[in-house]
Amino acid sequence: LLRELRDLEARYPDLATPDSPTQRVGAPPSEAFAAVVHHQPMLSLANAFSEEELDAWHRRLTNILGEVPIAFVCELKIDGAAVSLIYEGGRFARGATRGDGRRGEDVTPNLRTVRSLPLRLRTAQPPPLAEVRAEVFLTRAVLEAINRERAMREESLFANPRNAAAGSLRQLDPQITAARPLDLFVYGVGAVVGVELRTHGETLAWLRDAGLRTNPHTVLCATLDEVKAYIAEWTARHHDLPYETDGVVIKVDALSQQAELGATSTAPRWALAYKFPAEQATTRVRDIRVYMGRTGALTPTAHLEPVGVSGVTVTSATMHNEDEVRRKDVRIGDWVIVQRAGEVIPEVVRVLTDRR
Ligand code: 0OX
Repeated sequence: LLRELRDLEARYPDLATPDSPTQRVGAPPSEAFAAVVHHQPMLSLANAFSEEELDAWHRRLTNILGEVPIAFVCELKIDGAAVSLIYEGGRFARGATRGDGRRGEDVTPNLRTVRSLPLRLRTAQPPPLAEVRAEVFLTRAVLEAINRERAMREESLFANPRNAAAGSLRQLDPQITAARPLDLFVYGVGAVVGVELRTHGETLAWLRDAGLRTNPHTVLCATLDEVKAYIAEWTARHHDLPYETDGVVIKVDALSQQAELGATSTAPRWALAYKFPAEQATTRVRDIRVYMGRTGALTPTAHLEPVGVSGVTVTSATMHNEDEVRRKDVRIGDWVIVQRAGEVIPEVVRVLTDRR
């Protein structure tokens, strides 16, 4: 629906209002944390869900850049929370959540608990300023352990890795964050002073040499066909990774071409997130229980006969709210189709009423 709205507003700009959901990049910073103004805004990513959309993106690039060779860097899209890490003179000075893209929340004490985050860069000549962009995440095993514990205490479960990572980062008590072994991969930079970089590949190599953790599955692709082969490979393989990924991020490699392409108000034109398709499975509802979250929200949850969906054994699925249960008419004993689209807790898509 958001994509449809964005298309409509592009065609009829008069209809776009300042309070349109398309104008929102993320959540505004909370008052519990000090605000950090990002040196360079943290933009979001345009999505593609099919090869046609990938081809259309490539045509737009060629339209702007002309018939020149375009090399790409393909990365896995880690499903976590985006952060900005500020290094001043090579020392970790501050770290912030993305917030609304312009201003984030200062979560420095919580980020210091991330063991793979170097507090000093390993460079002979540390730059005066380096704004490093990273994705903070929890491994599948840690996430499952946290959710098992929360279920035991009858607390609401983290529905997806992003909520779990963001929730852990925004803890007011860093002790709680420290008990959740967060990890991170760096994937880019914002403002950097005193380093000469010409390509995204060089940027990643510089970050890696400085001691920051980059993802080992990143590759340079000389053509769009190589990009498609990478997508095909990881669509099949991503379930075997110890952490959740929800797609592939494709980036134009040359920084000069990135500059020429520029950005829309929300996302750079030189990057695209190709989303992995949601996976479905059929199983049976053993029970329906209602869980209460911290805010009092009630979530009806179907307890299922265990079934494998995209690399995890699923034993429960959310039905979001009471209206959804009524609309889908889910009953104990029903055969249902469940779907995972990057979430830990899948959702009930529909009931196979003819098997009732
Ligand atoms: C990720 C990820 C996210 C950010 C804005 C322009 C490029 N979740 O793994 N974002 C980006 O880069 C975007 N890269 C990634 N690998």
